[in-house]
Order: sequence, then C-alpha cells, then structure tokens
Amino acid sequence: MSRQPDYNFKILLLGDAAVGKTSLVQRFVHDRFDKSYLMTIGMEPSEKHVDLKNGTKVALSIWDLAGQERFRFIRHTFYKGARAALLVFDLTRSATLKGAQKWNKEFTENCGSDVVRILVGNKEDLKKEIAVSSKECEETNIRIKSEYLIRTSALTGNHVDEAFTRIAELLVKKSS
Ligand code: G3D
Ligand code: MG
Repeated sequence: MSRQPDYNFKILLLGDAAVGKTSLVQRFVHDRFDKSYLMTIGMEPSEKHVDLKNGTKVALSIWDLAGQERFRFIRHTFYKGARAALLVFDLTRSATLKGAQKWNKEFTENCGSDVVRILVGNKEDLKKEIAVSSKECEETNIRIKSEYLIRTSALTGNHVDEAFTRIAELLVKKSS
C-alpha cells in the first residue's frame, strides 16, 4: 500500500464561465480533454496526490465551480476550508482577466487573506487569438497578490501539471 499523504489541502478553481476550469481539472486528474464530459460534472471534488521533488506527498482536494458561476448563494460550502485557489482566466478574452480580480475578492472575503493564489492564463494554444498582454497579466498578478503567474493549455496539457504542483509546493511552504 502506498504511504499516506503528508498534507491534505482543499484548493479551488475560480474564474468566469468557459475560461477552462473544468478542462484543467480533467487534464490534471485524468489526463484527458473530453468535451462531452464537461457538462456532467457536479460539485464533487476531485482527489489527486502530488509527489513533490523533496519527497513530500500532498493530497489535493480540487473543487471546481461546475457551471455554478452565476449562483452566488450556493458558494458558501464551496469556499469552506479552502486554502488556495487557481484564479483562471482566458487569454483570448480580456474581460476574464478583470473577472479574475472579482473572483479573488470573493475568495478573500470567504477564506481570509492567509491563502495561496496563483493566476492562470488558459488557452495559450490559441496563439493567434491572444488578447491579453504580458504586462496586463503581470500587473493583475501583483494587484491580486498572486504568488505565481502561469500560462496553460488544457487542450495540449502544456504547463497544467506545473500549475497544480506549484500550488501544492506553495501550500507546503506556508504550512511548514
Ligand atoms: P469552465 O469550466 O471554466 O466553464 P470549460 O470551462 O472547461 O467548460 O471550457 C470552456 C470551453 O473552452 C470548452 O469549449 C473547452 O473545450 C474550451 N477549452 C478549455 N480549455 C481550453 C484550452 O486550453 N484551449 C482551447 N483551445 N480550448 C479550451 P466549448 O467549445 O465546449 O465551449
Ligand atoms: Mg466548468
């Protein structure tokens, strides 16, 4: 039997509708990009273990908004006990970067300021459609006190593991 994890953390995927939150979780947890699966997911968290370079084993309980971006009143349970969030925006839609700031505000109101945030610009595979400059990304990253800025593609899988591993590392660092 494999060793018990050294840490358990609840982490959230936050961001406007259609930025790719569900796709990122599917890619990270199941290594797949399957459109037909996206709509059927409920509020159940996905569990995944991450082995850090120094041998630390981290269990992540990953909560995805699952289409409930519009229903503010149900988000109380969703936020409870969360220690970190991936604030996801869509690199091809600049309004979603503003959206990430709004999500960060709600996250902080619910979970306090002693949390870990990383800013995730998704759909980096759509090179010709990128509508957000590096400068804008970096400015927002600083403004929301995010500890890391990363560009991902749930479609190709590029940098997806890195985003989740980084959040696990930052959480371990904060806890030890
Ligand atoms: P959400 O959970 O944030 O609402 P989804 O977003 O994961 O449901 O994804 C929204 C749409 O963006 C889906 O397309 C999905 O296939 C697409 N998508 C997600 N991630 C990427 C990515 O990295 N690259 C590209 N090119 N597309 C992505 P549909 O067409 O089903 O709306
Ligand atoms: Mg979704």
